[in-house]
Amino acid sequence: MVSGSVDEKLEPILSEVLRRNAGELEFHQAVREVLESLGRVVAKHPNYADNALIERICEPERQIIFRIPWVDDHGNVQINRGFRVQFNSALGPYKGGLRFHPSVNVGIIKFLGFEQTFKNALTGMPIGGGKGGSDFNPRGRSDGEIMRFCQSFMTELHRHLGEYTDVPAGDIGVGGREIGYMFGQYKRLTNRYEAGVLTGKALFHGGSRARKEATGYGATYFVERMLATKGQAFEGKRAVVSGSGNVAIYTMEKIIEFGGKIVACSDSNGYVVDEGGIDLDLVKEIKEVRRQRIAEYVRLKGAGSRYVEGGSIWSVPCDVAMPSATQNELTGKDAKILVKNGVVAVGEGANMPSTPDAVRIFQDAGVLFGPGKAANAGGVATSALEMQQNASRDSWTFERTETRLAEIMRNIHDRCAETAEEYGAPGDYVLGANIAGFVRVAEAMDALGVI
Ligand code: NDP
Ligand code: 2IT
Repeated sequence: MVSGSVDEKLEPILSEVLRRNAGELEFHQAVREVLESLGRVVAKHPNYADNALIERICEPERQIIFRIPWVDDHGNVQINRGFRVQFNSALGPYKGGLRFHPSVNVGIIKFLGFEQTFKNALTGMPIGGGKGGSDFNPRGRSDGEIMRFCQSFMTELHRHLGEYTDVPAGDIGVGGREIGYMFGQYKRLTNRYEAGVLTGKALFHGGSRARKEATGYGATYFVERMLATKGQAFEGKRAVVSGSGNVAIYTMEKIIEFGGKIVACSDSNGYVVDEGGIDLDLVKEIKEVRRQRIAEYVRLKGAGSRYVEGGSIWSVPCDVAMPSATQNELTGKDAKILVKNGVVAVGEGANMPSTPDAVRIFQDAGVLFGPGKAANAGGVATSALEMQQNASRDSWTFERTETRLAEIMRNIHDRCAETAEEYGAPGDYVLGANIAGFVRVAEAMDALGVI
């Protein structure tokens, strides 16, 4: 079997996924990557291919698509499309974020739900996999429009949710404000203060301390652990983090705490470079408070920083790269430049941000590569800690929650590393994550019978 290809026993499964889900390119990409890793599993344990187990894992348990009508500030009726893909509930209630972005379609949500299933399994917590969202574009919308949209979205979605059924959270375009509006509508429609139905809530609604920080902090802990396997650390390293949203901001915060220097970050319009080290308070002010474009950074900071419209942030030389914006944002061409510039480690804060050829280039060059489903699992793991606090009507300190998060990330790292080693590919975190995640889901499914 050649690395980077699907074993001939699994090829018919991939062909069927491509046929059944025509045109859903991101979903094809995510399934292909996992199936590439599974050849080694079925070679060693053929029973995992029994009872169409792998075919069942590739087919979502349920897919919901619905209309979201709402009224904008000018009195016009707008229509968006809503999605929830309830992918796999073998390990617990469906769990995964909601994405509001104009690029959202069923294929994107399906790829995210598929990835989420393995990611959630890797956390070791009792959560299944799901994902949802809408093609709604929040950019430039007033607070009132966001609220009315969230209420209309939840008016349909609420009947499919529940703390034992399906528990959404945030993703691109969905943060604390949106979760608050959705929780308010859920509570009103059901007449239940069911805190465990959504995570990423405000503290006073039963939210968890450190949830906002968790994905970025967790990804940084993961990379710290990868670096340690080579006797290295963040101290004194140059890092580039793409995006400037929730994941990017708290990745930058932890890297700075670990003694690294952030030299560039971005949004979908362009990137900023600040050789003196990105001023994170300023990024937070621009993005979290003012909700403006990252170009504002240079206007407010002035001397020493520069803004590049368009272009690729990956042309900025760095030791550590943390793609934290969106899928397929780091291409083979970008990977070659990063390798040429001496990158040591790449940790995916976003879901599937590196294209398959980029991943291959990093791995062939011996760059430490942490795939999203392992490296960014700290967010959903802390969501599971939020569910745990809600179930026990408790509220933990920041320190206790972060200590748990760090421990979970260490375990995920070590599990991926050990699994890669066990299957004859030491240092291959992609293979390790796919196999370790798959085995946990497969065993849980198998024990439930054919469902
Ligand atoms: P946010 O909405 O907070 O931030 C997203 C950032 O990425 C923004 O800077 C945005 O720029 C940029 N971005 C989004 N879409 C594109 C695009 N098509 N092209 C270029 N840039 C883009 O989202 P999050 O930080 O929550 O999510 C970022 C990534 O992390 C996603 O892949 C998400 O799935 C993943 N993730 C999130 C978790 C969480 O807990 N929130 C957990 C695990 C993974 P702009 O403002 O210009 O659109
Ligand atoms: O991709 C992800 O893991 C998330 N958006 C977080 C999901 C969650 O339920 O916290």
